Amino acid sequence: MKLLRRKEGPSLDSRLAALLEAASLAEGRLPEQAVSGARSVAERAGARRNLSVDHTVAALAGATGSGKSSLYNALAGAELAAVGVTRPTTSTAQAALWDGEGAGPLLDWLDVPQRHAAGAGDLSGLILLDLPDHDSIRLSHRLEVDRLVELVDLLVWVVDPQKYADAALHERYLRPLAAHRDVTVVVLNQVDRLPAQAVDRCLRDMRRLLDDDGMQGVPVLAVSARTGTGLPRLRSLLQDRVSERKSWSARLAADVTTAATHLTTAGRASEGLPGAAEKPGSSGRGTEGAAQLTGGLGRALTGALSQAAGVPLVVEAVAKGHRHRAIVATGWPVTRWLRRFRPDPLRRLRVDGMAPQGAVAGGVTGAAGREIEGPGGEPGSEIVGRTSVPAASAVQRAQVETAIRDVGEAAASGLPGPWAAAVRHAARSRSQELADAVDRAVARTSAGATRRPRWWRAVNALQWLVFAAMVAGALWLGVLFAMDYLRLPQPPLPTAGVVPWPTVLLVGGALAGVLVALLSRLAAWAGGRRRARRTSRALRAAIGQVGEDLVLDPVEAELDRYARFTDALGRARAD
Ligand SMILES: Nc1nc2c(ncn2[C@@H]2O[C@H](COP(=O)(O)OP(=O)(O)OP(=O)(O)O)[C@@H](O)[C@H]2O)c(=O)[nH]1
Ligand SMILES: [Mg+2]
Repeated sequence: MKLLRRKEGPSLDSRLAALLEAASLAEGRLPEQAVSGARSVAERAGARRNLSVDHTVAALAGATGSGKSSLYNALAGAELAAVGVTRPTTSTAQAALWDGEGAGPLLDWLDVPQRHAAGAGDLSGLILLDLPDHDSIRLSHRLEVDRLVELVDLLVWVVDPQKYADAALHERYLRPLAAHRDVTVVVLNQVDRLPAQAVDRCLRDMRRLLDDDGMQGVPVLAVSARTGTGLPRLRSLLQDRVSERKSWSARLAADVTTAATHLTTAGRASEGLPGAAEKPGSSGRGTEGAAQLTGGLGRALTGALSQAAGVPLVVEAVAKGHRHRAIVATGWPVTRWLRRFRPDPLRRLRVDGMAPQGAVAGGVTGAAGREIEGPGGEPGSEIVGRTSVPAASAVQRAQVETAIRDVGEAAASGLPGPWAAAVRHAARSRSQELADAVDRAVARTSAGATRRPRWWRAVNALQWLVFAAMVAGALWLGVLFAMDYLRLPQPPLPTAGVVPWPTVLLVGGALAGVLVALLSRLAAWAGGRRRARRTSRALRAAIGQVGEDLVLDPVEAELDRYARFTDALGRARAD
């Protein structure tokens, strides 16, 4: 048995599991109706398989007066159902049971309380339902038919020579149930009312209509409930189906196919995107799109975010701030204090991790174009602090939005409508968080930019040494000057070559101090540039990561969801 199943394709179980998986993945993306339809198929399957699979439930369905009750009686061999002249006659379904032992729970599930024993014998295991008319003027009849048509294992459509082409039957039932070919039988009743050649014509016509409905290969039997013509064939057909015990699973398999088709068409339907309908079941975006996401578009996004976050400003401030602090630390002591009156350009932007009270984050805003408040929102937000980089301009915000939209569009290209919309939405889904995240990335990344190189300290010590020599020289000369003024004898004056030492100390100290300051300035200028370059790289990497976390990753997740959806649908449809 198992071997046979494997040959037939994936088991019902795995197809049902795949259908449920596809339904969960489609949740919130596709119309609720298609999703819940798939779920109810799975529920129904779970219920049916736990009930008697030794019984086959066949329903006689059709228009009023087609002879369902007459046929039901004829097959049961007893007048179980009322056959009337006033239309419609049957108002609730009733069941005839051949060897009905153990079928109680199944009939309870079907909610058919009226049951008759039809005996045993050739049709053992059959539960035959006589349904009300599907095209009834009474709503309750139609509801009862629709309810049971969804549940039974085998559908026997009873038509008569007058009404076999009725649109109600073909459009409302046969066409939508085309996947249920294997569990459908059509009976042309009342053939005793037709001349022999008309029967053939009728059958041919019916067959053609069924082909148009997508019901190729469905058995069409000509019978007469009144005279018994064709009944043995119908009986033996039912007997075969009952003894195979496969109708219940074939019906559920057809339900899975239909639900999967609904999910597929629901996935393609709305929005009417050009191309959406041209690629049924395609796994969507090719690798080209993926490369675009991680390549050009990702870079464009990082660029737009960087501009909006004021990266060029920060980078410039890093260079200038570095030079500023270098001069304060290594400049000529005589003039360096003047520097202290100028603000540190980097500190002014508050990118050094020292957020001032009430600082408001600038940077990009979300899709709504709203500025995001500074510290205080989430716990821990004060740890890194916010920058005082000026808020993004409208143009910069628009550029960020464009970059996000481009990412969404590129990722969505080639996807069917609703899924393309979901991908575009995913690209925007976290854009409200961008401003905050980018600002933090800037604050975090720039925090190291105020580190003081070790050589500053050495140069500072040297500066003070040289300054001390200059002061010593000045004092010495001052003393000499005072002694000369007071006409005191001059002490011996040591000289370096011809120049006296106090002069060497004063002039040499001043010159050396200025020279060291100039050389340090040169080094600080180069160092500032280097630091700016490093910061720029680090900022881009950090902001790129933010773009990846808040834009690209959600998009990838949605694409992955779509890929898993099509894969699950493929597995659900495989019949
Ligand atoms: N000539 C002829 N008349 C039939 C045949 N089958 C049923 N009839 C008649 O058609 C009429 C309707 O039969 P029913 O069996 O009540 O039809 P139904 O499909 O159950 O109708 P509803 O219960 O109203 O849906 C009755 O008068 C039957 O006697 C048949 O094979 N030949
Ligand atoms: Mg009836």
